[in-house]
Amino acid sequence: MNAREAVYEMWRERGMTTMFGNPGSTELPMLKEFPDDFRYVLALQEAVAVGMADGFAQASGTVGHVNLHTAPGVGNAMGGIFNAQANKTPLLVTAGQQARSLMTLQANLTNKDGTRMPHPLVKWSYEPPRAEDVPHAIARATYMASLPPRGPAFVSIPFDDWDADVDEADVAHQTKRQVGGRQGPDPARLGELVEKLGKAKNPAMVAGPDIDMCGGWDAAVKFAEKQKLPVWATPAPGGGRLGFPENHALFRGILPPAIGPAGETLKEYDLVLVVGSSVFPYYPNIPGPLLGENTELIQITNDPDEAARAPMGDAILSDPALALEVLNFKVEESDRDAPDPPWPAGDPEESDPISSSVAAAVLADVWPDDGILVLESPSSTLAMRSRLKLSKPGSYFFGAGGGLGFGLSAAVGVQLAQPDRQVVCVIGEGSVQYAVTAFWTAAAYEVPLKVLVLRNEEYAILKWFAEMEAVTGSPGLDLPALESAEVAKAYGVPGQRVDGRDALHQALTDALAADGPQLVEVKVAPGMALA
Ligand SMILES: Cc1ncc(C[n+]2csc(CCOP(=O)(O)OP(=O)(O)O)c2C)c(N)n1
Repeated sequence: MNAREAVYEMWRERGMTTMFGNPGSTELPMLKEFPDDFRYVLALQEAVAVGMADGFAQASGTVGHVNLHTAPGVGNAMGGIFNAQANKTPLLVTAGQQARSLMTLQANLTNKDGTRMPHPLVKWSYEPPRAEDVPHAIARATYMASLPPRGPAFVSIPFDDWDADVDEADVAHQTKRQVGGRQGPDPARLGELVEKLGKAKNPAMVAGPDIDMCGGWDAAVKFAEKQKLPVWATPAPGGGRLGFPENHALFRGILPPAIGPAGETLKEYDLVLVVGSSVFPYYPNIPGPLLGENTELIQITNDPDEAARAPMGDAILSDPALALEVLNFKVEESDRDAPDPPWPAGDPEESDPISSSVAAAVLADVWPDDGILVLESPSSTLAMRSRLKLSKPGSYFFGAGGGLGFGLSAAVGVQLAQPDRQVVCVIGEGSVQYAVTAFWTAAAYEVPLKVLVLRNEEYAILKWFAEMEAVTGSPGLDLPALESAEVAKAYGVPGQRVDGRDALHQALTDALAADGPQLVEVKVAPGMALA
């Protein structure tokens, strides 16, 4: 058995039969005699390959795999790897390396310091000392990626390793190993929490993205209902997934992302339980008290770093879904009064061109029952969330790292992972450009993704930040004449540009009914859409 046969067998065993990548000469030996039961998804640039693998991994629940072209490929991919670590995406990142015999003389394409290059964005980075160690190194990276906190792990593989003989019996051990990562809570700490909940007069929950990643939606809903907790979503910039149905009567909204306003929002509660989130993904810098004087905060997270770096409150380490399940077993139905349901959002104001809030309302009108939103439209994140009120698990993916380029590429990966659900990517016309070649992959692989481009002809959110930061006279904030529909067409994705509410409604209805990928570009008013 050679290293290639061993590694493909391991991937097959783990259901990792989809590989994203952009190949070069150093990766071709890995792809030799590519097995029929595997799928290679070609991306035309490495950051896009990583984004696709990220979306695929998150939406499929398997470890994603992306293969990169030695040093320049890793370099191009870094923004995507940054997003993957912020998303806590289980991702195996492999890269080619020059032949072992040519590394010391530094032949062309040698990655001089292959293992250092992806730091500090990966959990583990390795170049096996011997060709025979390639299968074990890849197995180890795969476990590292999948153990909490999940994230990217990297292996650099010299060109000539793939044909090397490996010990079949040794490899068989790795192929069969199951390495699980779910840890339950310390019963004593959870007991203290149950006691505090029993005494609290006005507690609340903040639901984070890891509830969704860990399969904890039902447990979160049951717990909030039993305890009559108002529920906030973790601040939007770090909320890569949704931990609670946003149409639920207990749902209050998205916690403001800056320190001062977040502390102010939470000060009415005496106990705040933060589940499956960092405390908090703060941004931008608006100082203020972290928490009200009479508020106690307790975080449940499976990420020791998240627990350690929180600026206030206690932390209990546990898989969030397991902790919620145990809590549901331990807590009684609370006799606190249920909080009043929130005010329904009114209709957005009509204007010409329409606002992004109107675009969001139109999208909500035609939203497919099982729809998945992949969102990268910075100035209308809040409007999209508040109008769509997504209410099913696994229905929302957002780049928690904030690096643009995640949205369009991840949407392709999510749709490949979830062929029976309808994926809609809502994206600003500026954001499209960071992953524009994803259109080609969507067309080439007939990925039936729908893309709604909001064309406001500016970097709206940066103008908003400029105002907040009292920065006047900044260049580079206007984006005239980016023809997204034309660009998509050139890559093979049918697209049309529309204006106005009715035309948008019709275009989205048609796009959703069509078989393949489709793009709708709509002109929207400049500025932020906050609701
Ligand atoms: C890789 C990367 N480069 C730059 C930025 C900074 N940035 C944040 S939002 C934004 C504007 C995006 O424009 P668009 O998609 O049109 O959204 P709008 O703000 O108009 O809603 C930019 C450039 C970033 N977040 N990531």
